[in-house]
Amino acid sequence: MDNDRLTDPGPSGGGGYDAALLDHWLAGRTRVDARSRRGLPQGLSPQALLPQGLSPIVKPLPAGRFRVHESNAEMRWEAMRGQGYVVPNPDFFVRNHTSTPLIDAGTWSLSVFGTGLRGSVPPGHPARFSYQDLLDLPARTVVCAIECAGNGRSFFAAQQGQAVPGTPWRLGAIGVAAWRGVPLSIVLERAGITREAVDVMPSGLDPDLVTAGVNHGRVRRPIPVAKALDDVILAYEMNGEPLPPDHGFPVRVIVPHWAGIASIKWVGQIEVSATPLVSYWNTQAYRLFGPAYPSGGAFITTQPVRSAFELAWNARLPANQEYLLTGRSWSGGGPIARTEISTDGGRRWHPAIPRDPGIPAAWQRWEFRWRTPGPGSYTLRARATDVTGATQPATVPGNTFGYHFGGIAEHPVSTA
Ligand SMILES: Nc1nc2c(c(=O)[nH]1)N[C@H]1C(S)=C(S)[C@@H](COP(=O)(O)O)O[C@H]1N2
Ligand SMILES: [Mo]
Repeated sequence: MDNDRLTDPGPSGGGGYDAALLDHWLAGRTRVDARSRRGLPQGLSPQALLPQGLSPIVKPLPAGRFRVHESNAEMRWEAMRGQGYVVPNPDFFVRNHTSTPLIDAGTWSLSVFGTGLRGSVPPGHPARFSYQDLLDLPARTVVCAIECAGNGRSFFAAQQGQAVPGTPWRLGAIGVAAWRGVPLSIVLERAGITREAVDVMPSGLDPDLVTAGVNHGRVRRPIPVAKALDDVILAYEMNGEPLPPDHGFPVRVIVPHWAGIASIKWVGQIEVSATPLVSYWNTQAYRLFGPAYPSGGAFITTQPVRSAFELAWNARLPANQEYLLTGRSWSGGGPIARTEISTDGGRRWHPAIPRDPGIPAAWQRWEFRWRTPGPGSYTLRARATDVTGATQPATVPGNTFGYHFGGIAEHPVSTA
């Protein structure tokens, strides 16, 4: 395997991140090390928790790199062409239910409470961890995707004639980063988790979500204890920098393989419960409801297989020339085994050439040399299959809120 390209420096990350990723892949596992960090990262906001007055998103959202949907911003895939493995922090998509809070890490603390802790810790007397406490605990770096369950939602309407409510994402509600933080299992053990614990529910410090006059409270969603103790981390770094405000500063949860809603940003509390927990985000939103699903709906966990071209929507390409199509494929189910490309409406499929090994919980870059036809309009298709055999069908069963569009996206281009 030619790994040279893995060390391409990205514009904001520098070569170090991709070099570290290579290490990580070669080691074939995540490493826990006891390196502790001294002092707070630079650039801390001196403000206490302040809801943003103007934009729900703090960072700049240049029109050439993002499509903004209300409080959310999707990455334009053409921005990833020529980039390294990870998405540079400034280009990472943002999904906010309300708005980005500005939090002072110096006064922030994480409270852990609930009936699943020794002595059944009441909410008023939680186990507390300061930012520095977390920096001093053993750290792990995980390279993984965060992807919204609703990524690709617009294709339900565009390709299947199914109108669904919600943010009309194309495929840009995904990003991959190197997340560094403390394994959640370490924090839960220190807080005194017992064998009786069944659910672990982090909640965010962003404003309460109010929809149609109903206050759903803090953004929060239970994680079953087995997953919480497996590979979840409490991250304080993204691609080697302190988490940017929009991505959860000072600390966010990272739940590899699962829908983005599990990865709670700006975490302030974690409830550990001996009985199952409920919130709007596991009972109403982020469930699959529809004829293909159980009558009570299905709790969304792992993400489907998807693929995207690093190409503008309606890109204009030179006619009758060789053009190197590039893109990425990913799956919550495991590493990608292969990606195929069709440039003729899905009749013939050709293997794309992988540029990375199959990576669990992240994506695989690929390329395909296309001899473009004469002037006209064309539709490109990419179809990936993961190591479990899960693939992308031409159509997928609908669901009420348009989650998990895992079908083949039809990407329009023209040549001139
Ligand atoms: N506190 C909090 N955490 C949150 C959210 C939110 O609105 N508030 N949005 C969730 C959703 S739906 C997604 S897809 C991811 C998006 O992470 P990002 O904005 O860093 O890309 O964050 C999740 N964590
Ligand atoms: Mo999401």
